[in-house]
Amino acid sequence: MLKNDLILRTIRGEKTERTPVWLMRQAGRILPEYRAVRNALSGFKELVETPALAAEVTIQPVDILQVDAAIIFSDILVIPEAMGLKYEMVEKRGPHFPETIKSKADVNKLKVAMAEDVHYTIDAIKLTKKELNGRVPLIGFAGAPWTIFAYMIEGGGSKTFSKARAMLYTDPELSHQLLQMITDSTINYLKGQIAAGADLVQIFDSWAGILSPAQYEIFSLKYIKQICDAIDEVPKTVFAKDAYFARKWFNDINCQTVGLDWCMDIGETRKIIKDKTLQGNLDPCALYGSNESIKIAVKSMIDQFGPTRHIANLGHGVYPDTDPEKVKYFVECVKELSRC
Ligand code: 1CP
Repeated sequence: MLKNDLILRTIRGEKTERTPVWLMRQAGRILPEYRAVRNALSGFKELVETPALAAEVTIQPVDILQVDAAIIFSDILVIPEAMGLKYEMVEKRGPHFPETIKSKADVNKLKVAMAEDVHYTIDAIKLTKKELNGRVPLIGFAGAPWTIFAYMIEGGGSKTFSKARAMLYTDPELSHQLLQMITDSTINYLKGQIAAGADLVQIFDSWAGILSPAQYEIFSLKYIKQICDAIDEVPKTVFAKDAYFARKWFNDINCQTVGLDWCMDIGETRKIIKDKTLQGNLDPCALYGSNESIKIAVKSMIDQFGPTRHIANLGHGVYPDTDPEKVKYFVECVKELSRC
């Protein structure tokens, strides 16, 4: 039994005593308590692959920031690795894939991953659930197939992901073959997370906004739809960054919540997306401002979303150099200003 189920009630469209709040990328990145755990290890991957420590850093923001949900500490890139494409996490630079996907032969070397291939995150979820003891819901997550595809082709982060986008034109058939394998792997993985105790799941399409609307429909939306249709055990949130053009299509996706980035107008989005809960969408840079300016920004967000069907969050992950005190203040402001 969950002691704080505000998020789940908000997702169902119920009237609640206040707006729930959590932050994308709240586990890791900003807390000195996270750094302390992380610095004692060989690197990011050791933390992801050690369930007791992953559980510890998952719970830190619940204790320290007083957020209304935990998100399991892992990364979207565990899926390519489980399919056979190893990644490295380079300190201060981000992910790097020593091998990338260039041809049909490369795709044929991959397999559809099973949840057991990511046993460390599944075990971390079981441990976290036990240690949370119902305090707040636990969010499971995965990357959207297009975003995962982009890293597998590109080999790491990129401003343009031009190799990944080029593949959609040079070999659409191979692109679909790989996207389908990622989709099947993601369904297996998310079902494993849910069986282990995840109370809701979020799909991160971080690179949604670099596709044209026509290509987004064919190469991303189609696969997100398959994932949402395959999962009916828990509520689903879809966050497609910069994909303002896709909002109308999310009405027809079998998900309960849609995440907004800070460039999406709240009132306009409420008109476009009907009968779903919205999550977001304060500019992460608002947290560099003074407490007064944070309060004004939160009030404006709360007023625009209204008292129901809103999960307060940032419009993207919290930036690594954000002062944890400002994050705490953001959480307090949401709680205070939304109380009915
Ligand atoms: O050593 C470190 O601490 C590395 C920093 C770090 C962390 C803390 C990375 C590298 N990943 C993570 C964890 C992570 N990643 C979580 C765990 C929960 C949390 O932090 O709250 C989650 C949900 C993610 C998701 C993720 N990883 C996304 C989607 C969300 C988003 O921000 O758009 C993406 C795109 C990644 C890839 C990734 N992992 C790490 C980095 C630096 C990146 C981005 C690379 C790029 O610039 O393209």
